[in-house]
This record gives sequence, C-alpha cells and structure tokens, in this order.
Amino acid sequence: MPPKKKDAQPNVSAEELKGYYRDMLMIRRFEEKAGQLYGMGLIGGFCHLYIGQEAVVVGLEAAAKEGDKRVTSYRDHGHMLACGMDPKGVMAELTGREGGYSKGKGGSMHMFSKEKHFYGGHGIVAAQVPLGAGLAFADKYKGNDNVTFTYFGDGAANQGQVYETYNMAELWDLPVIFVIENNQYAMGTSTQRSTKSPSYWERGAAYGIPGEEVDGMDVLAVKEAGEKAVAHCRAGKGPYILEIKTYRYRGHSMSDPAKYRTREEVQKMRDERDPIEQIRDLLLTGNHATEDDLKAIDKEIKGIVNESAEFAKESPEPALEELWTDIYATEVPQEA
Ligand SMILES: Cc1ncc(C[n+]2csc(CCOP(=O)(O)OP(=O)(O)O)c2C)c(N)n1
Ligand SMILES: [Mg+2]
Repeated sequence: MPPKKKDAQPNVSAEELKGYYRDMLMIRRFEEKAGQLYGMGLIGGFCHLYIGQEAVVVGLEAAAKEGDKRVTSYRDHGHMLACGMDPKGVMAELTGREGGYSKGKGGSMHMFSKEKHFYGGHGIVAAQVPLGAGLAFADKYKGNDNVTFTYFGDGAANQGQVYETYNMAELWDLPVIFVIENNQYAMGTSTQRSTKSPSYWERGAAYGIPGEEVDGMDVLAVKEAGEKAVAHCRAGKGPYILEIKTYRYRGHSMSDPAKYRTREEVQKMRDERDPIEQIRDLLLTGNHATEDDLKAIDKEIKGIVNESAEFAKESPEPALEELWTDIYATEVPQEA
C-alpha cells in the first residue's frame, strides 16, 4: 500500500525538515562507519552505538540555543555530532589518535568540547546526572537563561543519585532538563524485568518536577516537547523531565551478542518506526523534497563521514610524552 500523502506540519518548513533528515542521517552513517572501523580493529575499548535513537538528540538540539549545555552517558557520539562537534575530531578520538577531541587519550566515552558546551561522555551509569544539575546551578548563579540537557538511560533512571539530584534541582529551581532516553534495555535487561513502575517521568511528581512521555522515534514530537521543557526552565520554574521512548537497533556495545531480544523485534521497529524513514516519507509524500534532493544530502553525508574516517586513520598516535599532560588543571579559568 502506498504511503499516505502527508503535509509538513504547519509550523515546520521544508528546509527545517531537510535539516532534521540531514542531521539524523549524519549520526546514522557516522555510527555505521564507526562500527566498521571497530570491526577492522581500528577502534579499541568500548564503543556504544546510537543507531535508532537519532531523533532524540536532533529533536532536542532544535529546541536549544547558544549557551545551553549538554552532558550524557557513554552512548555519546550522536550528542556530539548533533551539537555541532567536528566528525573528524570525534572519529579520530575513537581511533585513539592525536587529532581526536581528547588527543586520542579518552576514546569513545571521554570527549568534551568547551566551544559547543558538551561536557561528556561518562562511563559510570548516572554519574552525569548530578553533574548536569551542577552545570545548571552555575548558570543560575551567574544569572543567565541557559539550560542544561542532562541525558541518561532507563537503567540509569533506577539509580539513587538521580533522586538526590531531583530533590536538589527542584529545591533550587535549577534550569536542568532531565532527558531519560528510554530505549527499553539496560545492557541485556529489559525495563519489564528491571522496573516495577515503568513510567519513569512520573517519579518526578514526588519532588514536584513536571514532565512527560515523548515519542522518541518522531523528531517533530521531540522538538515540540523540548521547546516546552526549555520554556519552563528559561522562565525560572526549575527542572523538567522528558522521558523519551526510543530504541537502539544495535547491541548495548560492540561486544553484545544481543540474545535477550529477537531479531523480529528489532526488524519491526526498523520497518515501522524508523525516525529517518519517517521524515523521508514526510518530505517525499508532502512534495517538500524530491528523490534527487535526498540523494544529494545522502551523498554529502557520505563524503563527510568518509573524510572523518580517513582523518581518523591518518592522524598519528599520541606521542609518548602525552602520557604526562592533561592530568591536572594547570590554571584556573577566570570565566568559563
Ligand atoms: C555504576 C555503574 N554500574 C554498572 C555499570 C555497567 N553498565 C554499563 S551500561 C549499563 C546499562 C545502562 O543502561 P541504560 O541506562 O538504560 O543506558 P543505555 O545503555 O540503554 O543507553 C550498565 C549496567 C556502569 N558502567 N556503571
Ligand atoms: Mg537503556
């Protein structure tokens, strides 16, 4: 059956839709390439891919402004690309090379960008949640209207430090958006097996924090919810919780045989809910773009990703002396 003819939503322009398509495709192709480089032995250590979850960061970045901050877990490459970090620097960090964001010394889970206000990449589950509240505290203290997007998973949402953070964030009206990326699994454990009350956002009620559940496979729904959350924070009303229902197509990390779910479950999600296909469909059936327009975007993205992989292969290994640098802060910044 041919897809139903749909119009772009009245408040979304064709250019905007193409932008979301492009940004989500960039993450997808980048991650596929990272998976290949991992398979070739060029990426060592852990590597957690974000494929399937692209609409979450792209939708929320569409609601952000300059000065807003973001902090996340180890499943972090998509967040870096969506906030405008250079794919070359991200890929070269994955291959552990000098040209990487942490000079090849951090790897997949430890990259930062002061310029783009990206505060990591954290390997300890939920550790970034109090850090996110701290970043928001700094903005409130300085009296600006920046917000901090603090991303964490459904597994992390069961950790105690999340609730200590909720309490303080609401007590001090901190401008922090708690983004629960509910991809339905924490490593091999499904939310049904780990969680008594599966509505994570509702737990904010115990602290007086509002929130909502969002369809994380629909970039426009994510953007809309993000705008609402951002407006709440910027108005000085304190934190907000977005529980974004999403799905990861790949294993937890590259070493996951994924025996805890069926192939059919993954395929069904890909076939029926894929966030990139949904926007592609909207663009084509609404006559906002032609097949050729989309092919040109695909080609451009492929070029950028291939270039990043070449850079990541050619950039040298860090020099031995680098072992002794970037260990302690040598100067205290006057103003961040
Ligand atoms: C404190 C802590 N406990 C356990 C681990 C091992 N571990 C790494 S990821 C993970 C699952 C987290 O799942 P979720 O929060 O849903 O994030 P997702 O991987 O789905 O993005 C676990 C238990 C860890 N890194 N840190
Ligand atoms: Mg999860």
